[in-house]
Amino acid sequence: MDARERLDGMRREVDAELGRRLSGDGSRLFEALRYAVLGGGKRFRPLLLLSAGEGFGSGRAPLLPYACAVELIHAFSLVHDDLPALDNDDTRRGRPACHKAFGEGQALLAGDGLLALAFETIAEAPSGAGGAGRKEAALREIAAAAGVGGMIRGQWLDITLRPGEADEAAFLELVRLKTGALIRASVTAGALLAGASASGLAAASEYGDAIGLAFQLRDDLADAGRSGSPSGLDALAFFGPDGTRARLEAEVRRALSALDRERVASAELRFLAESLVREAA
Ligand code: GRG
Repeated sequence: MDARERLDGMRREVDAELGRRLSGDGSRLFEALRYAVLGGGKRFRPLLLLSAGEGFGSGRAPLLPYACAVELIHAFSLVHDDLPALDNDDTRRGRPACHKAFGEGQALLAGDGLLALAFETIAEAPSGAGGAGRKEAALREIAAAAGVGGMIRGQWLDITLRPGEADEAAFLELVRLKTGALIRASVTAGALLAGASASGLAAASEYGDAIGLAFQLRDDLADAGRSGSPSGLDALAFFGPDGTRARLEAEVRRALSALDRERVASAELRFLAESLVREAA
């Protein structure tokens, strides 16, 4: 089996576990939660968490609740981001956005519910190998990335900064927070749960940081001409199309050399990083 097939298998396991978590009580509320989470999506963050955890020696089962949690947090951010008060998008994943299908108030609450459910899912996860210390470290990593020092802060910057106010450094900081923080934390949480060494964790963090940035650069290239950001700030405005592509390739090289430095033999982590360049081609 090659990396792509193993990743497909992981995706199926994540989807099955998310489906179980969201099977609910037949209410309209759970219908909205399922709509937001299960209707499409690449599962990039859960795949990173599982690949990093396995790459650092963990089995899959103990990682699955955390993989679901990062996807639930991601789904929350998409539901809220699509609301008229933020990015005001009518469609998501090729279908009406959650607020278009269920109403604005309902989508607001569905997003809140997904965020809380993510942390409930982690709270209910068994401590597993390495005891409560690893669980606590992974929880701290994910909470920090989702919260006021991570994604929320990034989104705050995105709706408050005006294009003329941000230089390249401010733009990169925004991306690191808004998009990068949860991606990086997905990698480091997997490594922490597997009991990676300090140097392993540093390599995981550098890999995660680099692909977090690369992910947004690829997204900006794909969206060229129509800003997906409330501030109107995007990579093309700073680097141009060729410069954005060159920076994307450099970040993917940085991610791969972090793995090589630490001899992390994960074909899946390599494949996920390289896919960002392939998809931008
Ligand atoms: C906390 C409201 C709130 C927002 C946080 C993540 C985010 C900021 C906003 C979502 C909108 C957006 C365009 C963010 C940039 C990151 C990005 C490209 C998200 C889309 O992620 P994919 O491509 O989506 O992984 P799928 O559908 O594959 O899960």
